[in-house]
Amino acid sequence: GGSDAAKRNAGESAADLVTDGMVVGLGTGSTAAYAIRAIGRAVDAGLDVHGVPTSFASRELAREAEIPLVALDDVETIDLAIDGADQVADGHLIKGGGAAHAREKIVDTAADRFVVVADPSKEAETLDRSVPVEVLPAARQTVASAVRSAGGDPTLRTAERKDGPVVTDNGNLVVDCEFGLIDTPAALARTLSETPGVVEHGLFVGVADEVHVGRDEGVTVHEL
Ligand code: DER
Repeated sequence: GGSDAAKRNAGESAADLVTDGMVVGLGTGSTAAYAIRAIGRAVDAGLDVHGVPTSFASRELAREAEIPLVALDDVETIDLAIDGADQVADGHLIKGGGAAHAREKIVDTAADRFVVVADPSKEAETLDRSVPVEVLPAARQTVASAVRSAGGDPTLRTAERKDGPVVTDNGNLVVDCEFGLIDTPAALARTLSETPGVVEHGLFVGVADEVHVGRDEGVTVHEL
């Protein structure tokens, strides 16, 4: 992954977009964490915002940062969402490294403006990382075989410090699917979405509005 300085610069650059009265989607991962901490400092200085967390982890971080929180099903609109990505290519994303992509996609897509925060290691010409797919536990074999039929290589995501698989905030499993170069992300996204048992996949096609790529010195903002 990228340097802490690059992640911090990206996160703080996106946090600067937050203004009084906003409802802000709070993304998951180490880069979005810098945005959350920066928003927390702004709240401490008097900024009036409400955060909508995208995971258990981002909710805990937002609580530590003392950002007032509101539940996703209690808001009508989300003005701005700030979230990380595992890979960015041609404005499309692969997300789900933190297994939070189901709720992230709801929040990021619902937001009037979705800003991605990343470091240069996330940028690519073409998406080619494995695609995380959240599946109903009972469907992991049927989904795996559908993924193989679509030319992918599925691997059940096992936990680091727990015997057995990663279990998501929603109680589901994650299958990481290697497809190699993904030349037509929209088509693959449709195939995965139409597969019974798939709760959500990590392809965010045409969702992001802006990407803030932090470097050790400075940030580059890409309007999409
Ligand atoms: O899980 C996710 O979707 C995260 O946003 C992930 O894609 C980025 O995490 P990072 O900022 O720690 O690399």
